[in-house]
Amino acid sequence: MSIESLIRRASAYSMLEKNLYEDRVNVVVVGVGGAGCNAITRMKKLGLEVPTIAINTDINHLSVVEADKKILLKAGTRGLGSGGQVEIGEKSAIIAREEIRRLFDGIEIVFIATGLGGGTGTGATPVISDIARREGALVITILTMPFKVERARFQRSREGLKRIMKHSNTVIILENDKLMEIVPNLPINKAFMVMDQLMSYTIMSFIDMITKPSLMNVDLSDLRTLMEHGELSTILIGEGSSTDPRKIVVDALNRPFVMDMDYSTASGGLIHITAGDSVPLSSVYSAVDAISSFLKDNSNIIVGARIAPEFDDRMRILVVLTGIKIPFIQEERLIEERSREEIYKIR
Ligand SMILES: Nc1nc2c(ncn2[C@@H]2O[C@H](COP(=O)(O)OP(=O)(O)OP(=O)(O)O)[C@@H](O)[C@H]2O)c(=O)[nH]1
Ligand SMILES: [Mg+2]
Repeated sequence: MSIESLIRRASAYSMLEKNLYEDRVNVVVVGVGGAGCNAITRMKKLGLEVPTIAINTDINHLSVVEADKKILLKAGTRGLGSGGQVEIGEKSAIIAREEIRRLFDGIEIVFIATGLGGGTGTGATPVISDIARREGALVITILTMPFKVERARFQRSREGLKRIMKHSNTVIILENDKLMEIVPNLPINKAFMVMDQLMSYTIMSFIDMITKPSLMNVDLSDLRTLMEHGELSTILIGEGSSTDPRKIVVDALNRPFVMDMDYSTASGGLIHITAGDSVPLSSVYSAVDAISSFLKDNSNIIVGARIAPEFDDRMRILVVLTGIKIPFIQEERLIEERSREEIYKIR
C-alpha cells in the first residue's frame, strides 16, 4: 500500500468524521450597524451557507442588505440611524433585548461582524454579545477600528472595544489605519471593501473548519477552548506558491492588521491552511512550523487544513492570534489601574 493511498484514506476518514458533527453545530453570523451589515451581505454573495442576521438602526441601509433575518432597532431611532450616538445605539438594543434573545435560542457559536466608530455598531454590539453569551453561545466578534483621523470616532471606538471585550469570548480586531499602509492608493470605499472581505474571509474560514470536510480537522472542543478565552485577537493572512511556505508566512507576519504588533505576546494561535491538491504535506508542515516558531513555547496552537482543488500548487494561510497585547489597550488598562490606586489612597 502506498503512502498516498494511506493519506487518501485518512482524508476520507476525516471527511466521515466531519459529517458526523456537521449537523450538530448551530452557528449564526450577525452583522451590526452599517459596516457589519455590509460585511454579511458580502459573505452571502461569496456563498456563506449558515444563517445570517442583519441588525441596524437604519431602515434604508437594512433594505439593501442581504441576510436571512433583519432586525430594525427602532426604539429611539425611528429607523433613521443613531446619528453617531453610542448611547442611542446601546439603548435601542436594550429595548429590543427580547427579540434579540430569541435569535440565539439553541445557537452554539455566534459570530458578530461590526465596524466601530458609529453609534450602532459601537453601542449595540456589547449588548448583543452579552445576550448571546447569556444564552450559552460562544461569541466571537470581529471588528474594525476607525481611522485615527476620525478623531471623535476613534475615541468612541476605544470605549466600545473595551465593553465588547467584556462581553465576547474573543474579539478579533482589524485597524483601518493598517489599510493605509497596505492599499494606500485605493479610494476609501474600495479600501472598506478590502476590510469587509477580510472579515468575511475570516468568519467563513472558521465556518469551513467546523462544517466542511477537511484534510486536517480542527477538533471542535479544542477550538472552543482556544476561543473561549481568546480575549483580544487578530489575524494574519498570506498566500503564495507552496514551494516556499516560509515566504508566505514571513509576508503575512510583515503585514499585520493592527499597529505596533508584537507577536511574541500572543497566547495562542489557530492556523488554517487551504491548499491545492498538488501541495505536498511537507509544505503544510513547514508553514505550521514557521508560524509556531514566532509564538511563545507554551502557546496553545490548533491546526486545520483543507484541500481546495482550484488552488493548484498554491496555498493560503490564515492565522488567528489570540490573547494579543496592543499598546493603546495596555496603556488604558494601566491608567485604569493607577486611577483605582489613587481612589484607594484618597479613601
Ligand atoms: N469595513 C467597513 N467599514 C466601514 C464601512 N463604512 C464605514 N466603515 C467604518 O465603520 C465605522 C462605523 O461606521 P458605520 O458602520 O456606518 O456606523 P454604524 O454602526 O452604522 O453607526 P451609525 O450610522 O452612527 O448609527 C466608520 O467609522 C468607518 O471607519 C464599510 O462599508 N466597510
Ligand atoms: Mg449606520
